[in-house]
Amino acid sequence: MRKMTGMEHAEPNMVTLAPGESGELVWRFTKAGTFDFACLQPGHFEAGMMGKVLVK
Ligand SMILES: [Cu+2]
Repeated sequence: MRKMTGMEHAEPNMVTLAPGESGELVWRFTKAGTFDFACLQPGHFEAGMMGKVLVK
């Protein structure tokens, strides 16, 4: 994704917001497991903007 610097992401599994803006994202999981998520803005992943979703 780093190759897409400056590109707006408009895919249904992600959302891009301006500072102060809010939005909603719905992820439907079909199996149990641990899934990673992260911010794709340049430098944000490296700064720790990531996490895990545990689905039981
Ligand atoms: Cu970010």
